[in-house]
Amino acid sequence: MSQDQHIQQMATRQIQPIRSADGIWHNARIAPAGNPARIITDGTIVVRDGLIAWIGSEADMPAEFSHAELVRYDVGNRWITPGLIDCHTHLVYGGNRADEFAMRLAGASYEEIARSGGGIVSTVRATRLADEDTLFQQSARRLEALLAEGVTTIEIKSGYGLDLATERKMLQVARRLGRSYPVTVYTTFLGAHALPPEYQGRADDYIKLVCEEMLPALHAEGLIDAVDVFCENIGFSVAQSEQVFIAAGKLGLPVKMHADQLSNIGATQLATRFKALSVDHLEHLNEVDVIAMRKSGTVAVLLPGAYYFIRETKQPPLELLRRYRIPIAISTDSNPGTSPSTSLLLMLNMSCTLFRMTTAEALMGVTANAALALGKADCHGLLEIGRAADFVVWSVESLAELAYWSGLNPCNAIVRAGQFSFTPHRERN
Ligand code: DI6
Ligand code: FE
Repeated sequence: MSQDQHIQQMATRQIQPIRSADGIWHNARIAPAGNPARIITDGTIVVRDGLIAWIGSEADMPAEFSHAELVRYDVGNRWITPGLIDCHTHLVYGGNRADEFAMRLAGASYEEIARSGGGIVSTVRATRLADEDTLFQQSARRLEALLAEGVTTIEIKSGYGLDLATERKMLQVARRLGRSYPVTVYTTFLGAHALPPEYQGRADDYIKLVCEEMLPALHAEGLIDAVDVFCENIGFSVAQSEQVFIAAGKLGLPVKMHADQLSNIGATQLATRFKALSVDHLEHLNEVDVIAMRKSGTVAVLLPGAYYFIRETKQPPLELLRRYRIPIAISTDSNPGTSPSTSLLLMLNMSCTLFRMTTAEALMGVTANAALALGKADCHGLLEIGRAADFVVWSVESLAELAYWSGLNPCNAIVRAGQFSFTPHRERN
């Protein structure tokens, strides 16, 4: 059996036993930075001890590798990109909100449902009730769907607990997912996501709890990589959000923000003053905001799944983002209320069809720019010598196909940290 057949045989939708992908991956077309304008034809990646030992055109490969006793994987002229990065998710939560979807289809708006005690708070109830194992199982099947499409790095937010114990439970489940699956998980504390029912009418008191108790405690337990706030009419004010960012700053944690999704109350202005890694959603972003983003080096994260699912009509200002050369990332926003989606490839498609991004911009949005949005461009989103071998082999003729199909998964093989990863059924493509 040739090695090529071997790759294709990595069949079943289940976790593969850990198996090293060390060897020479040759006969590939490679987009090392996820940028279709910078490609390597006749490409070769040498994986050794889990790292990229060499990458380039086969003809240039140093003799030490060609003479070495290394397994050879013939990629069959398929495309290789960096492992995909889903940089904004609320993957861990209890229950679902299909009932609310039906209400919205009958005419209720997302804001009306939220104001009448549904929305985020109904997921908070379900998440508080779920024990850790249940939460893990419910979240794991969503993670599996993402991984099967080539995701090797994911951000997961808390924010459906809104009390110390449940926020802790969510973040612990997120960390456990990272230990149980071939994926790098970065956690974000989103304690300021919504006002819990027991704090009704006392938002400032809740923010004090977030800043003085929840954040320091969960940080001390090593559960937080970054801090996010839902700064919005139906979320927290600019002044309250600022308190959270100050508290994060004291602990040395980077910040990001749910900004300008339903209205513009100055969220991006605040976020850029704190040098936020990213501002996310941005349908109501304006030019002054974009100029501030340029100065602070803040990434724009667009979430077409939420735009689509709540049937938003106001588009994020793509032309402004391009004009000021703001890096644009794309993500699923996977959550039960506004984006119950577990397909990052579908988000590539939607960012093109709904936002008019180019297919090249879309691919950058889930590789290099998504790594920037996480503040992790030094370890993800780029294939280069010395980095962990996180890459995906795609059975496509052109990279544009990654944004073109919806429903077809052209993923042929996934290597994460130099190991064969969760790979979908693959007999034919
Ligand atoms: N914006 C979103 O899109 C999600 N959270 C947020 O702040 C929605 C969360 C939900 O409805 O459950
Ligand atoms: Fe979100």
